[in-house]
Amino acid sequence: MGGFRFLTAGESHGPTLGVILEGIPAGLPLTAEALAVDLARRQRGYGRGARQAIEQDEAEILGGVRHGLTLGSPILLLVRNRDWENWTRVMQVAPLSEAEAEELAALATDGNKRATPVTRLRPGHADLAGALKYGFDDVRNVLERASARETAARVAAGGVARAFLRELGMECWSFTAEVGGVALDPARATRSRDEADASPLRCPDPEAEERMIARIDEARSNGDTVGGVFEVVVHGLPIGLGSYVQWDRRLDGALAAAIASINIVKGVEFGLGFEQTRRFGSAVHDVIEGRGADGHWIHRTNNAGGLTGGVTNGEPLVVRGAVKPISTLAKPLPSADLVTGEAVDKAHYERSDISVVPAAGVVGEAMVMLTLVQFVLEKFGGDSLVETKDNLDRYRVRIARPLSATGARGTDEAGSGGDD
Ligand code: EPS
Repeated sequence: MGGFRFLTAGESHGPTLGVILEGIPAGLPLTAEALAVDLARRQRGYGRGARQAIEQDEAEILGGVRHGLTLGSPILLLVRNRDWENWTRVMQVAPLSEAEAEELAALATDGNKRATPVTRLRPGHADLAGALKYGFDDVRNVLERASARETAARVAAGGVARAFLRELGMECWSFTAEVGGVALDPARATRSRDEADASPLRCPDPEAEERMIARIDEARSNGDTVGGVFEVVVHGLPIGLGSYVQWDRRLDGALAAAIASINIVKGVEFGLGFEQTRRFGSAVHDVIEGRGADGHWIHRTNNAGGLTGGVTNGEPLVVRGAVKPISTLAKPLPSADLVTGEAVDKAHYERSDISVVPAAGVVGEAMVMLTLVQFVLEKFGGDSLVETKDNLDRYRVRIARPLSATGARGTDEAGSGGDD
């Protein structure tokens, strides 16, 4: 078995989140400081809730790295939950002793919300389906893992992917494109990438951002929540990642799955996305203009979002995620009780965010980068970073040559005899 893979573990209010990444080549410089950058970006954003004031996410590197360089062995990262200290008994890993169980029951009787089993189902959350599927009578067992807290582990893993892709000249970024129906106007997107990243909603259009903030304030004052759209862009990808030859080798399919797997995402678009369905083909397809002076193929537009036939086409990758409004509402919707099956006036509520679109964009970056690592390694392989780089560099040189110089079968042997 080969290839790249990663898995996360951990509950929202448990002691820690964890992630193992396997397949990252040896020799990649990696530090906890580098991983902290995206973790901090994920925590920010106007509309976040009280939990983010408690957490200050950082990833400890506990395996797979020596003297600042990856070893090619599995990388183990931990992102500890600071809030854990407020939940030690409720989320205790060891079996409860009789005395501890009594202590918890007494807390619940006194009205302590954390200690009280959750049975009032939240519409839009995994509560009902999760509890029935796994046979729980306390929704806490579901929400602890279904919580978007888990995405901190993905972002820690995404930091490793970013370090690797950056070495190969590939850069990923995201921004908030829409909140509560207010969309950015590309013509007014005057902020630089750094300026946008530092802004309250990570939005390049300052005027739209003001109106987005007003929508979040409106939701907050109504005890409501609001969604939106994030856009992830990747520059520096070579032509040829992914393949059209089999369904599960299409990069667009893998990216769509990766983005759709983010807790709050309900839709995925590439490039022009659904807008393509409203236009004639002549107003959609990207005219190929030929090779530039450096041998790169140039398209007049990038409506395809950098992917044709499930394969990168040399243009920037552009993928958007549709973020639904958070399902935990300060003014809860009516619902039903898991145990009695009867209607209740209000679903469960402890505390929550109002909007997480900027954070979801950072998670989107992580999922895109992790998917790209898999496809880069599938195409270029390499047990060490040097080997991957060599393979990629040789390929880049070869596809930048005129086809007549690379040989009809595209072999390196034919290419090396060509005119550089
Ligand atoms: C979440 C509920 C809230 C969010 C959480 C996701 O957590 P809590 O119940 O502790 O207030 O803050 O997101 C995070 C903790 C995070 O780090 O992103 C949910 O139900 O999905």
